[in-house]
Amino acid sequence: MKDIFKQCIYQIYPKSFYSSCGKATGDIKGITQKLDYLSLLGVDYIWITPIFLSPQNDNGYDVADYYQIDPAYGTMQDVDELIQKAKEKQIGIMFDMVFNHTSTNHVWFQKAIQGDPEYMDYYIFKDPVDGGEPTNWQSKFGGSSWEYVEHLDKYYLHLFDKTQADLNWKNENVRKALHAVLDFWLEKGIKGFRFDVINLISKPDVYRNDDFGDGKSMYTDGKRIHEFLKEMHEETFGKYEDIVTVGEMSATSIDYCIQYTNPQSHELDTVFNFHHLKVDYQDNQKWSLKPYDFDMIMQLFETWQTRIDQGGGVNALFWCNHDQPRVVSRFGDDQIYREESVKMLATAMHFMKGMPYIYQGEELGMSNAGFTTIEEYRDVESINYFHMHPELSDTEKYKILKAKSRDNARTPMQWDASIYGGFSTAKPWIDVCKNKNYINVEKAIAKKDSTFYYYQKLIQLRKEYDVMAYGTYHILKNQENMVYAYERTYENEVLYVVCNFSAESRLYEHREEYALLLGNYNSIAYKKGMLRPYEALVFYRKDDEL
Ligand code: TEU
Repeated sequence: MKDIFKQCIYQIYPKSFYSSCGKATGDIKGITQKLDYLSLLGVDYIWITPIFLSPQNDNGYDVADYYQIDPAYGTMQDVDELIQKAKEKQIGIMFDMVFNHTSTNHVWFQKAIQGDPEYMDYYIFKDPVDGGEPTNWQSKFGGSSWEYVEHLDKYYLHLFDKTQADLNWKNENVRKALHAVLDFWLEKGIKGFRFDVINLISKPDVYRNDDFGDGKSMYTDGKRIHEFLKEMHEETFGKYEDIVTVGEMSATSIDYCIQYTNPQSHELDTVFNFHHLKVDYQDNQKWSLKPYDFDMIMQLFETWQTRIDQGGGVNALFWCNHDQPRVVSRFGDDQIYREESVKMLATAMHFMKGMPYIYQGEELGMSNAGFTTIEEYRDVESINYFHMHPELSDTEKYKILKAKSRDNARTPMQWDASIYGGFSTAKPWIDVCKNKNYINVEKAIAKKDSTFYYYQKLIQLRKEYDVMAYGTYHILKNQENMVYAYERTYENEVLYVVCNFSAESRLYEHREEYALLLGNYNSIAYKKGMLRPYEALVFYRKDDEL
């Protein structure tokens, strides 16, 4: 049964998780074989990024058939087995539904491009304007968002790669077809869905140039978005009680997220927003280098924690996913204080209110990839960036890619110290990170105080302590710089969390009447009133008078 605030989701990027049969890419059987590991960690759901039939231009986010499993990942039988075996371990499988667009290989698009008017209306085809593109909108992967089809003398819209054509959600047949896809997987026993860029599905009535030059304001959280989500809820997963949903929301706002996730709205359970992961963007641009803004991230945590809760919505709690650099390299220290900072960052995130997500390898403290040449990169967005900016030197671009590329999260899961990190017996599709010799599952399981067991503890505490799950969040300001402190209160319980985001000692206000619940410096006693580098302390109090 779902209990949003008490449960934890683990994200798997199957291509990089585990190959059961000695191939370059991971597979479904590989996930099934590692269920014991996930069960030991204690997660309740596994979200698997898309494994449907796909040309893999965007690693599966370009779906060619929602009813077929890509042979690179295995078969339908493998999926059935995974669902069954996971269920035996009380783990639900969540699928990743890419409904904003399909691959241009999808049969709908293939019919559309042949000029079949019925299927052209599944997508967004527009006439040229003044002999050129219909609007000035930019693709999120660089360049124009319009692709010209000569024999039709029309353009089609693609907010992502040109092989990812945007669907026309105004067409009722499109919506019905997508609902049928969900029904199919629900009947198979899928227990949840992650909806890819779902707040981009409601496009405007009139297509015109956008003043900001990228088009985002024209389709983000569009006018019929709530209607479409409610309809999908009512027609499909809303008929079940135990399905967990999360919507990936691009550049959204708090007010929208409250409505998306308030149970009364009957839309989604949780949403990913990315504001806290843009605090190291210069002028809102991903491809830039800037030390992260600590005050800004604290401010964002405070605002989202408080307002979403007041509005009856639910936050998704996450630092990492397959599109983001590794958190330890980004906000922690992947060298000297690696273990301390991994645990501190996990503490700061998991004690907040919402539903936590762990991305594969995060529990080991896996770091950024450390690639130095373009040949090592695989991601379409990174490769486009490299080639589309001749004005920058290669050295500059390499520095930026090293910090920002999505491939930082996509290196193979590090299972042991063997040549390919235990991911496969064959050379993986993307290189294994060089630190696999000391950062790997085998080592983490063998070490009593590893980051793995720390994450395990966080998952358990959430189940044990109602205050960690349901408590009201309250930030404690006026701390020393780089100290994040907050309280959670629920009935007669209080949690007091202090986290040092810096590599130097910092003061915090010690509270005598509280007991220490958790600390990241393991057995070494903490100093009252003083936090060591990247130290995190969680204190607890239960009081009849509270
Ligand atoms: O990502 C949505 C998205 O907006 C991304 O462009 C994200 O902001 C970007 O990767 C940051 O650099 C989703 C998926 O998570 C991503 O993997 C897909 O490529 C994308 O949708 C298209 O389906």
